[in-house]
Amino acid sequence: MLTAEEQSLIQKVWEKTASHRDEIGGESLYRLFTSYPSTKTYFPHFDLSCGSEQIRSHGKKVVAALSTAVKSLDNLSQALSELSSLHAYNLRVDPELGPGTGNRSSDVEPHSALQLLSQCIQVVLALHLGKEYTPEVHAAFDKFLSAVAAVLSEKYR
Ligand code: ZNH
Repeated sequence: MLTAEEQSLIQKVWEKTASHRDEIGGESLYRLFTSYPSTKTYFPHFDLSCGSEQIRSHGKKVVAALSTAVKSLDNLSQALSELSSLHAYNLRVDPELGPGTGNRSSDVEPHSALQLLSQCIQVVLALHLGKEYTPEVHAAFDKFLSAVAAVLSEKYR
């Protein structure tokens, strides 16, 4: 659970990203695919070159979902319920840890795709926010994105 202070910190910082939020989505995805190439297997139908139209538009969708989440910090599970079903049943994004535990882990990567994307989003936020990405903000976003990842994987079997 996020504390009241963490919640207001996240809301405040998210507000500051308003003007470049869409780029943050695309940049995070490009970073994910480049740093952790096995995650590309989820997007065989995408043009994954830097700045591609598909990365940009998917980035916007991911960021829009995060905006929804920021508005419902008390109730993430409900706010992201549909998205959770989609990821668990249709997309089968693997929440398991460790190589060999899931259907996509042929490359040896010690974290799930969800954790890796969370990590990439944090790096991109830090690049955009600079000094404003304080240790407190970092800690709050880490918790927030872990909570989102937990919801997106809670229906996965
Ligand atoms: Zn995801 C889709 C969000 C993670 C994979 N996604 C999606 C969408 C959204 C999202 C909003 C859209 C939906 C519709 O259309 O309806 N995701 C999200 C978020 C997150 C995520 C928020 C976290 C943070 N995903 C993820 C991961 C992965 C994924 C990690 C792997 C890698 N997704 C995906 C896919 C899809 C999606 C594959 C589909 C795409 C297309 O279009 O095809």
